[in-house]
Amino acid sequence: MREIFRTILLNREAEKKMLAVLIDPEKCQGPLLAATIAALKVEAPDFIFVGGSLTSTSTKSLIELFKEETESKIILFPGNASQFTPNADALLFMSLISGRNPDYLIGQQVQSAISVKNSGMEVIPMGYILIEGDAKSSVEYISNTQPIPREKKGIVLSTALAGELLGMHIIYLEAGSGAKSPVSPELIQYVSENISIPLIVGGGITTPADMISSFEAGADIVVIGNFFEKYPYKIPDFIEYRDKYYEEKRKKEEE
Ligand code: 1GP
Repeated sequence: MREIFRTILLNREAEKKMLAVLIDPEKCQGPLLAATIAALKVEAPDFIFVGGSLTSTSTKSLIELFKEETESKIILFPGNASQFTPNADALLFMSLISGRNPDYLIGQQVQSAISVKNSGMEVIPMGYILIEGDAKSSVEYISNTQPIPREKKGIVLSTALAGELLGMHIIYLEAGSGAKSPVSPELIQYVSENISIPLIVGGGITTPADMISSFEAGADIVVIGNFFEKYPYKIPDFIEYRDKYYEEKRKKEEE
């Protein structure tokens, strides 16, 4: 029942960092879908997150396809209650805790709770924290919430801790899809050192160096969406960088 969250905890304990490729069903169609599947077959990331701010098409058949074609675990990362479909491996049941819009704090969750429960799917309660970027993000606009200014480290940490104390199992620091600059390593470090649950970081990560510095700062899972929509064939490269990072770290520790 809790297979995915258990894997996350075991990897975290072993300091095995994880990569999630974010698939936006509105965009991942036709040639992009074919190229993405081809890349995922070369090297499978730990997770495929499926979701988007504006997704209106059913994700059911897309999830089926990824399940057939890849080794990765498929996790729903829904923008709202209507995106729930029962065939993924797990659901990030999230609350936008950086915002003060009751609909995204609890309303969407109430709308989907009975279907989620009846599906028997693994549910991972998650505190979702939007950090201010250089431009207004889709999440900010659609959710009608204010992100936390990036220099307000105390507010970010306090929000993450509130999530943990409320029983959430994971915290997600989100710079917004397509952000010009990702969440800073300083902020990641500050939060990761002071919470005791796994940390996901995403938004604006476009290079292996960004990914590695997020890992180094304490992110357990890095999520990349936009960049792989442009360059799906780069997915295996990033996985290799992640593996190399782990191997080098392990060797250093053995020395
Ligand atoms: C968005 O954090 C994810 O929710 C990924 O962001 O699309 O910028 O990689 P990008």
